[in-house]
Amino acid sequence: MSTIIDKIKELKTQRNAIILAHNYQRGEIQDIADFAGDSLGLSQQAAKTKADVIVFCGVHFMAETASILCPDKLVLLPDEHAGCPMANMITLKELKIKKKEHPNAKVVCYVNSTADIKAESDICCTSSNAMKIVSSIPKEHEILFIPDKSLGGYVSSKLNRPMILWEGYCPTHHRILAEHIIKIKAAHPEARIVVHPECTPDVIALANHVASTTGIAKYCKETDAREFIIGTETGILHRLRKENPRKVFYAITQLADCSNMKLISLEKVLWSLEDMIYQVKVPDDIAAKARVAIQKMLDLS
Ligand code: CIZ
Ligand code: SF4
Repeated sequence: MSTIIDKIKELKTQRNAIILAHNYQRGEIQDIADFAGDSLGLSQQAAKTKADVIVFCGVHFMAETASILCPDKLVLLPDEHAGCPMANMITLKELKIKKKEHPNAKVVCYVNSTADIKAESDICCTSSNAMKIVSSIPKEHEILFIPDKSLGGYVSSKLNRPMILWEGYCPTHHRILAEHIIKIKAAHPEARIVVHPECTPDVIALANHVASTTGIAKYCKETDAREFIIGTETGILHRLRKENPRKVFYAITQLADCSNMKLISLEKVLWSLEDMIYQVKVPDDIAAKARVAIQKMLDLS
């Protein structure tokens, strides 16, 4: 009897598809993926592949980024409701008003944003390269950093560069509290505390290391410590444990679970390949403008 995984593999070959999975996906989804990684790394894989179809296991803005970088491929998101609350905390209308208030400002846009917001921005950044991107903007310009006030605030304080911050945030990362860290650190005093810059400043202040998911994976692999306390979406623990079987990882809190990321299941990946759903296609005019902001980032990083 063939299993659901066999069926997915079979259809993947028939459709000439690849499966990309974000580091925050369920473990079983990461395990069947051709590549697991962060949103930008996955979109770059999408742009490189010879496959005709990309099944993007992540949230909507990530599938959009893949569509922007490879307009000729068919990009599928296995659950059309997998969105990102932070990306939805800014609208085009609001952004245009803010830009009018600050005509000299350059807009730096975190990739966790919709395609039309990227299209209205000067340059994109990810949590891996935000420091470099912000540093590249000449001092005579103000910077409007959207939509994540936590990542923006972190970069601003590290670089000592004032920025106008949008009031957006990731509800998942904001459920990680300093008091959770103090408690878990007391139980595991030797463990390193590693957190994502989408966390609040008081959480970041307690960390030994602050990084993107790619940066967290690299740090945990390369650092001699044996125990790590991880402050980001809990899906990353699957990858960390798989890559470092001799090390021990603790989630700061199980509350850091992104329900949107977890909407994707093996069944939905199968249905996605069976019915070629749900197609994500950014309209050409918006994609062209958004691509400029993404390309500027890629050229710098
Ligand atoms: O850029 C990404 O994929 C996100 C959302 C987080 C990270 O740090 O990788
Ligand atoms: Fe959005 Fe946060 Fe979920 Fe990432 S973890 S998709 S930023 S809500």
